[in-house]
Amino acid sequence: TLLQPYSERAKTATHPLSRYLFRLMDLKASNLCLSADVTTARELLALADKVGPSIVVLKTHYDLISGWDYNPQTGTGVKLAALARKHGFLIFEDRKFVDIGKTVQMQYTAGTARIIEWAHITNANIDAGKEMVRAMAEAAANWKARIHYEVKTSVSVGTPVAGQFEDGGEENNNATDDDRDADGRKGSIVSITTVTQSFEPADSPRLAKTNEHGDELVFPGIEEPPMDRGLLLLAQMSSKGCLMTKDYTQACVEAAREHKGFVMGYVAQEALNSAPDDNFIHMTPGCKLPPPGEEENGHVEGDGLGQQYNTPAKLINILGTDIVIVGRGIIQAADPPSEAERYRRKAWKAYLSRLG
Ligand code: UP6
Repeated sequence: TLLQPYSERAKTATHPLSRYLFRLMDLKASNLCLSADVTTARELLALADKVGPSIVVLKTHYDLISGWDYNPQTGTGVKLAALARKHGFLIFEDRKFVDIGKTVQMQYTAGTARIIEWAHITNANIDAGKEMVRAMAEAAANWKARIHYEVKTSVSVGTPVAGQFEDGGEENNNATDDDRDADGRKGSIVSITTVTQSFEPADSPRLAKTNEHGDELVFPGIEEPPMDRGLLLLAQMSSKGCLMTKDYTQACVEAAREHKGFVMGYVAQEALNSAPDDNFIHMTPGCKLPPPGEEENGHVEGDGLGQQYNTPAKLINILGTDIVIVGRGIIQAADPPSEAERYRRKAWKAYLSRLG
């Protein structure tokens, strides 16, 4: 797949979100992900709005943002999701989940941040074993079922609960699988195969077509992303002395192949597609350009805390990854949006020269 254009890979990728992402990359001529490691929610939203046109993925660490608003209707996640639709990018919460299956399911879907609600993509370190991937895939399938479907509470318990939908859905219906009938019994999801429509209220901020100033909120040229959630496996790290072995990386490759419907690809330092039908996407952090005017030789000085950097040209053209993840290289520039454009151009050029 290394020598195939993203537009071709869009047709053969298994995961709906990967197909969408490859098309978005082609449309925006961008294989750049911004790692938005700023300290406040206000800065995060401002940065996403300014840099949005240059990127295809915005990577977050919600837990390093102060003032993150957890409100599921109006909070930071919802606002980010609106910016993602406006500019055409996917949100990747770099949570690096690692725990037993049950715990990661709960961390992924519930708690304060409800990551699954606003992040199209998240990632996992599979040191705990690959069962965890199955647990997360199950949580994602249930989530999709819940927001998309028929929650037929009456099937099991008789008495309809307020807001239930039996016939394909009424507007403003916000039944959830936590709804209970008069006897306190929970409803259950009975079908995950008959997608009819999204049951998100039509006035949900996440689905608004314009903002309060009347600005268009839907990126032109491509439809909205599918309601699927995707996982990246943390197969290799950029940091000095990383303890992930070749065997661990190989286990990630096996887990990815076993869960193609949920695993989109890897966070890795090199291309890991080796079987003929592997079409996983690779996102690579530890990316920086030398300051403008300075010569490029592939490597850039680390940060003194273990982070190591390569240039987009080396990562994309030589090591064969697909999307470069850049944090401080862009954020700490005098003008982040124009620096993001510089990275976008360099990374896209590296991709074009890989195609030859
Ligand atoms: N990150 C790495 N290396 C990895 C995995 N993840 O740096 O192997 C993440 C960091 C940070 C970003 O958590 O959010 O990518 C890199 O930021 P930087 O460009 O400012 O170094």
